[in-house]
Amino acid sequence: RKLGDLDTALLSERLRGQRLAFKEMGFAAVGVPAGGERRTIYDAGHATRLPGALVRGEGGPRSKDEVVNQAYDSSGDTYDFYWKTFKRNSVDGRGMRLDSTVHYGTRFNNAFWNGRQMVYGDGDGQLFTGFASAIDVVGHELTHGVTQYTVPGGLTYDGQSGALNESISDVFGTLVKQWKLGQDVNAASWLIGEGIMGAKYGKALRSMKAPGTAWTGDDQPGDMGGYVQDGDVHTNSGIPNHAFFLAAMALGGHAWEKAGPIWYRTLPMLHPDATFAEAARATIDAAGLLYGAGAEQAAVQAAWKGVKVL
Ligand code: ASN
Ligand code: ZN
Repeated sequence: RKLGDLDTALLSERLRGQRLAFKEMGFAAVGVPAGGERRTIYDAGHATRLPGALVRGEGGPRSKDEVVNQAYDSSGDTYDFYWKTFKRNSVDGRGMRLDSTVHYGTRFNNAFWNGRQMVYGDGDGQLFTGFASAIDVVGHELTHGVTQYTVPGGLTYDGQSGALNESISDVFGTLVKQWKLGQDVNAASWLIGEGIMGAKYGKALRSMKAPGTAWTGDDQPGDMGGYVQDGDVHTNSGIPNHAFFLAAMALGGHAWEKAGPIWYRTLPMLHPDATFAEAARATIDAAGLLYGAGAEQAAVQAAWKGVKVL
């Protein structure tokens, strides 16, 4: 179907039974929704069977294991961010329980969303020193769930749609962090995963400000001139990541207050095989819906031109 078709997007939201109050977006939420967040943390004990042993439930006492507390605290911050910024009640918009498993596998160098829950490895101590300690990584993984429930049909994890899927997780992952730290666009580092890499490899996993410069193996392009044909979804995501960075810098202030809502409003307008150019046009449409045909929309268009998608 044609992208940017508001009626179709709203219809598909309704068909999905979601009660996301998009009209209310941009207004701060008052209070906490009935039920609120419901977190459960499991310990895989270095095995790979999920979810593992329950080690902390919602409201339960802190664990002696700091990794358990990190997963608990940062998934709570991510819940709060989505609720207070977008009035979104959890990953599915309907109060879904947030399950996390820590100590997954042995020296496992990754974290992931498996379609139902978050999973965190401890890293091998060389390349990575853990994943749950980085709030933007936690926000990234949970946002894969948000994308799954908000883009009609999801975003296929391959090619440009896959790179968009990755970028959306980085966008809202860094917004969770910037929101938690109260940083404006100039104070933010725009790095993803600061502090989880072994120092000799670099400072972070990815840079939205300067894609390709975060660590020794960083192969991200920052514009279409560097697009990697058949590249990994985590490689070409540098392009839409940098577009968001450029839009946020142009809009200024807190990135979650203007640039964030535009990108969030775009999600229900995408489709499983969305291309970069389609996503660009959808963000421009979303900016128009939220702010009219003005400086915001022009800034979003300029950002995509800046990365040579338009
Ligand atoms: N940490 C990675 C991610 O969330 C795992 C993966 O490759 N899907 O993108
Ligand atoms: Zn991801």
